[in-house]
This record gives sequence, C-alpha cells and structure tokens, in this order.
Amino acid sequence: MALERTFSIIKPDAVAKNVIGGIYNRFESAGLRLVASKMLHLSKEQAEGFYAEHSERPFFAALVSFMTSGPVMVQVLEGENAVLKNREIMGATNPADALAGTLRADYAASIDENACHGSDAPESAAREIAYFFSDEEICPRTR
Ligand code: IDP
Repeated sequence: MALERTFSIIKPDAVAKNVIGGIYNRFESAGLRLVASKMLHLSKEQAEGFYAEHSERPFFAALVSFMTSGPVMVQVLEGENAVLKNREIMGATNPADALAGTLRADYAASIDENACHGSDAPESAAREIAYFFSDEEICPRTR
C-alpha cells in the first residue's frame, strides 16, 4: 500500500494536560511518522476557517472558543493507511463512545473537549495540511 499523509491536531485540553509526548508515542507505536509539527495558538479566524463546514451547527461558537482557549499542536503524519489509522488511534468523536485504549477514551473529558482532531479522508487531509503547512515545512523521511 502507498504511503499516505494525514493531518492531526492535539487540541487545547490535551496540551493543557501535558500529554503531547504520550500522544506522539501512540502515533509512532502505530507506525505513523511525524513529517511536520508545530505549536500554535489559533486565532478566532483560523479556528473558524478550519471548522467552516460546521459553521451552521449549534456548537460552532463553543468549538471556536475551545479551540482558541490555549495552544494546540498541529502535525502531519505519514504512513500506510495513515488517515484511517489515525482515526482508529483517536477513537469516536464522543469519548463516551470511544473504545478503550484510544486517545479520546484516555484523554478526553467530553464531546466538546475531545483531545484531538484527525482528517476523515485523504481529500480533507490534503486541504487541512495546506491550511497549516507550506510545502517547505514538510520533511519527508529520507532514511
Ligand atoms: P471528528 O473531530 O471526530 O472528525 P466532527 O463531526 O468532524 O468530529 O466534529 C468536529 C468537532 O466538533 C468534534 O471533534 C467536536 O470537538 C465538535 N463536535 C462535534 N459534534 C459535536 C456536538 O454534538 N456537540 C459539541 N461538539 C461537537
């Protein structure tokens, strides 16, 4: 299978819990490689733009407020079947439904503050990667 890339965010709640390293360890243990990574404090405009598809949903204002409440880590993960693999590592959107051992089961308190984001398809991954990273910021593994 060809290498695939996906986009991931460690959300403000998980950064505040000081579990960035623990989450990166889950990615690496599953065979995903970080090829780009940075810490950001999202502006309201950045968060609204990123979640534009949810702009009509009742939780949109709360989601933007949460996503701008503290710094996040944004990263590009590369590996076989990276999009699906990352979604499996994350678990269900609502941590109450997330399987044991997933990031959201272990680190998320509620559907409003659910620890992580991961692209849901290769097409959204490409769009989301380009939203946060220039081509020069992505470092393919050469060894
Ligand atoms: P995903 O993050 O698992 O892909 P989406 O349905 O794309 O889930 O929703 C994006 C984000 O919006 C979720 O991670 C969560 O933070 C928030 N969200 C989704 N549904 C609800 C809800 O019903 N109440 C509050 N927040 C929600």
